[in-house]
Amino acid sequence: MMALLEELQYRGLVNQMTDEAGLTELLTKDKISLYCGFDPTGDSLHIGHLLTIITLRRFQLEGHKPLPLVGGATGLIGDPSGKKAERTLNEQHTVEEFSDKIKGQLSRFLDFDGENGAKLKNNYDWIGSMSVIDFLRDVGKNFGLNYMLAKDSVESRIQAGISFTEFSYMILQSYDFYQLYKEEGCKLQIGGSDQWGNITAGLELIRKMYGQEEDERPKAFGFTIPLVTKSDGTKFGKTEGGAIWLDSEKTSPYEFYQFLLNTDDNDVIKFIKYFTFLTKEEILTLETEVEERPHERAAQKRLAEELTTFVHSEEALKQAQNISAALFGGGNLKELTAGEVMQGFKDVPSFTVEEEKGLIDLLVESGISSSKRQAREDIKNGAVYINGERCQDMDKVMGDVDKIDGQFTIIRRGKKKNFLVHYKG
Ligand code: 383
Repeated sequence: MMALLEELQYRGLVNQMTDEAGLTELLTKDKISLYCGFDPTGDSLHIGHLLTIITLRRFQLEGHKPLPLVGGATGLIGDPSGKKAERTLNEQHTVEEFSDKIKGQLSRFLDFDGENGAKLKNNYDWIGSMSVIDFLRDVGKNFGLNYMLAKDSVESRIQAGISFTEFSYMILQSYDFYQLYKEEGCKLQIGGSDQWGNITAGLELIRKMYGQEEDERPKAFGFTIPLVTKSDGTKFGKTEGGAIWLDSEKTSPYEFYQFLLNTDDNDVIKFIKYFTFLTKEEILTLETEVEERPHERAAQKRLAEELTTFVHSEEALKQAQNISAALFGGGNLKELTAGEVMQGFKDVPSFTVEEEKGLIDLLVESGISSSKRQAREDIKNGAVYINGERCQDMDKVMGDVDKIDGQFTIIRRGKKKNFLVHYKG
């Protein structure tokens, strides 16, 4: 079996680390605790957070103990790393709400039982009650102004402006690393490449708090993974509809599945290595598939399957596949469940009607056709589809046979315009 760092290297997941030889030795000799922080800046994590979560999981599968940390305190301050402008502060109660949601999400992706069960941390527990005197005397004293100014996160903002609040952020994150090192024996912090400055600042703080001697105490390390980039230069994880969230209420499993299914051939193997737990052999096979039979999109399908299952569930994957088949794969819309219809047609105009309505009235009242005359025209021209089947019957009255799962009818006009009819009661 491949050693963990070798495996991460193979997957392209190594951006930078402090002391590669030392970390390699530590990881082969010992099972360690490692941490990664997530600031509650929104009510859900998004796909941009997923790679660090999956990396934590890879460490866990090798017997190491992940300490996912929610930044209940740092979320009140705002990390300037990778940000071009100052953030607006969220209210404390909002940050608390976000913290709870993010905690709930993190707990779905890691194993919390057993010897190396994950342990959730919240830095509000040690920063929230710290006095300003303690902060400045005990922690701040260890940070030289030149050192702080030279950090990318600060340096890049001197021109555009940066508040003392965001400037101080690195001290808080550093203090977390020190705290977890002291209390949990945590020897490694991981993060995206944007976190390198904050992670190394933490190592610096640990060194200063404990004095210079490194062989007297266990050594700590930092490790970053790359930013996910796409070959076409556009930003990963963004669509016209916005970010790809991990919350199924914000991005349905179907949308999540479709997003991954649409991965470019030039990116798909890279993403499979990053995001899935497939073996080297399986990945090689998929690589051949992409080269020889790109139109079959075997790699995209596998990526979408693996990740939809990891983030949502097998059940959610099945639904996403049913919806996709009904919409694009020549499948039958009438076999969908009401839940699947709601997911698949989430962004389609919908309206509620009484039962037994005539098709022409329905088309007019819902605004699908602009007038009764237009409605008749549309039907005659064969432009009207009920649940995917063309309907040219002028006297058509909607009935039970037209209801999907007893609740919905999907009406299409022309090639693309879908409408969702929902029946009252
Ligand atoms: C807070 C306190 C710590 C350690 C880390 C933090 C959070 C960190 C941060 N991270 C990003 C975030 O929260 O801002 N200062 O949105 C993102 N991470 C991870 C990864 C990433 C980073 O949560 O690169 C993408 O997901 O590190 O941007 O003691």
